[in-house]
Amino acid sequence: MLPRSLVRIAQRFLPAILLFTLVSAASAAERPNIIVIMADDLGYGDVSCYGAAMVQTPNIDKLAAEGLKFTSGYCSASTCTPTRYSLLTGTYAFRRKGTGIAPPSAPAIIQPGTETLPGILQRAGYKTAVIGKWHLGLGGPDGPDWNGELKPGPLEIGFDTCYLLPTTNDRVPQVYVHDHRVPNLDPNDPLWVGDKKPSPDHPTGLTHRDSLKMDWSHGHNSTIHNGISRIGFYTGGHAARFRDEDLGDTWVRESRKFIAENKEQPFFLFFASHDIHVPRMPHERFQGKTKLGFRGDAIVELDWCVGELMKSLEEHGLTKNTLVVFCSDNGPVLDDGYKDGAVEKNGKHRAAGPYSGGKYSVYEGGTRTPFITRWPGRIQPGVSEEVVCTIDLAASMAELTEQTIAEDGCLDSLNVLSALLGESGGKGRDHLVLQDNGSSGTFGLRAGDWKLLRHEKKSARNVKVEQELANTPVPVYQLFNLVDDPAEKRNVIKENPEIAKKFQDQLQSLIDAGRSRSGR
Ligand code: NG6
Ligand code: CA
Repeated sequence: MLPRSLVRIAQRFLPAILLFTLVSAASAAERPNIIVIMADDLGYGDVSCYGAAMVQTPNIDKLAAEGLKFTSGYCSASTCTPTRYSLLTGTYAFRRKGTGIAPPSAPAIIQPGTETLPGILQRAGYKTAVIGKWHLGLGGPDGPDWNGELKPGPLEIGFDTCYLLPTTNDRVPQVYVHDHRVPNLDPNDPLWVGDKKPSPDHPTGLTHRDSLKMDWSHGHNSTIHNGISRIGFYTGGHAARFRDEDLGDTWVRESRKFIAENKEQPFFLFFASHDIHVPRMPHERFQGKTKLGFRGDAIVELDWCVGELMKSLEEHGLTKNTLVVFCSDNGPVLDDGYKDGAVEKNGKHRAAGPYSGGKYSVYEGGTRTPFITRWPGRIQPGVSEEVVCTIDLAASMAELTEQTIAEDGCLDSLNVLSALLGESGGKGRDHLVLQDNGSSGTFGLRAGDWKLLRHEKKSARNVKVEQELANTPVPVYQLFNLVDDPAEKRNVIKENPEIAKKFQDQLQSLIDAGRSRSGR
């Protein structure tokens, strides 16, 4: 691979034919920059290019207009930690215990030595960064040493640098993690994080509810910071604490810096936005921009972040040489624990688009989300119905950069590069297992037009988006034809016993086999 500055000099001074030879010899493996933008809790219907009318997302829409908009793009789970685990490791999270929603002081969930998406790209010569929400644990078996070295973490599994929100912002503590440390931490005011109230007079969302700037609706009633009570307790670290309103600006600032510093070589940026997760507290300049309340305003902030990243690519002349993937970590939820008006102001907005369920659910709304790829000059603009999933980025980016994946790594990541690039005849997956937060029993299996659901519990545990589903008893198995019935309302298992049996067996054998990727 030639440094880009050399290519530019060559373009000016060398005869065309020589240049052609040089460049083609140098780029047998393609090495565009890669930016994966993962939104948090963003539903299929939450952006205007996927049908939202009550909120406008011009920057995301521009990505879709200039790239490929997938109508069957999925994340692998309907909560955050398992989807992120699968994105980075290329392995279904249900195969590993301890991959459910991580608590504030969770130890590192991905162990050093694991084959990962950033590790693969590092081998291919990329500079790699994760900026934004992590939620995959930090530190050894005892959890994070908040005042010391936060290790292992992203830097031990393939990232060269990180600038993180450690978990989710409704969990303590509200501090950043830069590489191995909490920046701006004053040693005289150490940070303590725990799950028990540290002293009887410690103010919480229960004892000081009247003082809150955003009230909680369930959970989220422990330590108060910035007028918002959270999950878990913490004290100290005051100089290091951030304001919720500034998260989006911080991610953009750090990303711009990373892009500028690495413009001369291939880079991989995992931009892990916290928008539109709770507590939804977008910057003041976005507050009130939509009629949907802070949930809609957070979507506008997310869209602004996307626009800023694209501007940064433009400024450095990198647009044509960058593959951008836009996706979400799980489907939508309205009330996820704070009274931010999302339910009351929702009106006719359909956060999951035409699909049922949302976050926490294996109905389509839980995992079928906006999914866009853009690479000007390489990806022809259009719409793709191919099935692709965030878990496939590891194998697909390995293919793009001509890297071999360790035999015992990325066990479920399939090479769908040709579909991601919209090549003619490019095929996505012929099957995909979907899961909720757990690892023991609730699954969806999508294959072609059909979808089998297997429920571990007697109710579908679909929270808040369609409340009635949460309380409706479900049989162990349901079968839907997604073409006739995208909303998964008519269980046709009795009418299709052979298909049902085939799907039940296929699901069980995919689970039992321990892997679904064969070879490279
Ligand atoms: C749940 C939280 C929810 C959210 C979720 C994780 C309660 C009652 N609910 O336990 O608010 O934080 O975990 O979301 O505390 S995720 O997108 O990171 O998976
Ligand atoms: Ca999420």
